[in-house]
Amino acid sequence: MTTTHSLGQAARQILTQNDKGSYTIPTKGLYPYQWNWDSAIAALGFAEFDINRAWVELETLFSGQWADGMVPHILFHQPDSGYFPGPDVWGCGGPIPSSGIIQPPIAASMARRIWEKDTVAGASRMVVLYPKMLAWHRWIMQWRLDRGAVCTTHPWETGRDNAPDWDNTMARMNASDVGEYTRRDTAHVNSDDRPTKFDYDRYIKLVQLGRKLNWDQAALREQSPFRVADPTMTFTTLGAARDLLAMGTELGFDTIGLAEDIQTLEAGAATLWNTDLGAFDSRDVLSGEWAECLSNASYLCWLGGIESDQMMDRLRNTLETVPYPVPSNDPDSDTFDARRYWRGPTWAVVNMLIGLGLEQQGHHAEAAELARKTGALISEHGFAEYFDPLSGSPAGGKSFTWTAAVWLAWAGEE
Ligand code: 2M8
Repeated sequence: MTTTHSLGQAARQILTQNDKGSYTIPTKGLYPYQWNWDSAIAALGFAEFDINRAWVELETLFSGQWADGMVPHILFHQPDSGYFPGPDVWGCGGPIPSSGIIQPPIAASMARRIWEKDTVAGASRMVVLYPKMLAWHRWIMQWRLDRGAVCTTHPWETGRDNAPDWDNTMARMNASDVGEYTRRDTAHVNSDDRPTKFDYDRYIKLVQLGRKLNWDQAALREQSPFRVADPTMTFTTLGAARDLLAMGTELGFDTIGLAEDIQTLEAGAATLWNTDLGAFDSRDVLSGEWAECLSNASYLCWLGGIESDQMMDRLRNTLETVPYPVPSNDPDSDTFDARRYWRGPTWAVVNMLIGLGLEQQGHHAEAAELARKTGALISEHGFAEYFDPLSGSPAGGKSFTWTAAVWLAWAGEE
């Protein structure tokens, strides 16, 4: 039998194997670069056994920050032909070759947790990191708000690539002129577990549009057919704003505007409540339509410091009825697919973010239950990228950094 102790060793080994010195790749082959929110999670994992390395991870991420404050979703530190689309397709400037979009801004929230482990050492690292994190927060507030909710401009920004949240918006897009390209993901893993060609054509079409507009946010706001206010971006931005305010106040840094931003984002979070669905939902800004999707991101409300009795009832029900919760899509929905990436599978990483939010809000019993179930899933089925929520079977990449980090920082605790 595998013990908690040996799983801890295996998890540390995965982080070490995926460590490129100053940044960590999500997994070998499939994802050979530094991803934004994966890196923030990796930092939390490293903090369990090497706190200096945890800070280095975040420092490397922010070394790719653009002059306007944006922090890219991928930093292409070294060329690698195993991933598409690479830096030549994105055509971005910036200090390090990168993508032109963001990912959920959880870095500040992970930094707060790392800082709390050692506030003396953390203070000296945050002197440099805090203004960068604040600049990224301000960039989001400047460019991405709709009625106070935070919008995504590409499915990849939310990290929930092929979630059904985007189906209606994507169906309205014409990608017939996207041209020929060769996917690399399906060379690494089973194509039934990955997004479809229909979706991929639109992902690439949006990259082509961003490149044509030189990643100018004002032009993109005018011209892009994809602008969706979403729970992932809104709740993580809200949580990050609260964490920046807490750290900034404690450390005597600039907190100007953060309290007002929190109020704005709280009002924005309220605009994501879909009364008919009875859950936080995504909202297409251009058409005004709801996505009608209960996703695992709907449960990130607590990470954003937002309470909801209805979401709590749903969570308790999910914990009781789904064998390996929390599924990324409602198992009762027509769009549910137990294996296809963000259309049903359970992601340990999102479970941890939900759980950290529950703990922060004082819902200790539910947080502990979710951590226990996530820990059991990982110990039975390994450090996979994601899992079938009905059978628990592993899918996607193996020896995955964020699943290992989740074990170390949260799910593997006794
Ligand atoms: C997945 O996204 C990338 C694009 O960013 C891909 O499929 O190529 C998502 O699961 C995302 O959330 C994650 O950050 C990334 C790396 O693990 O992979």
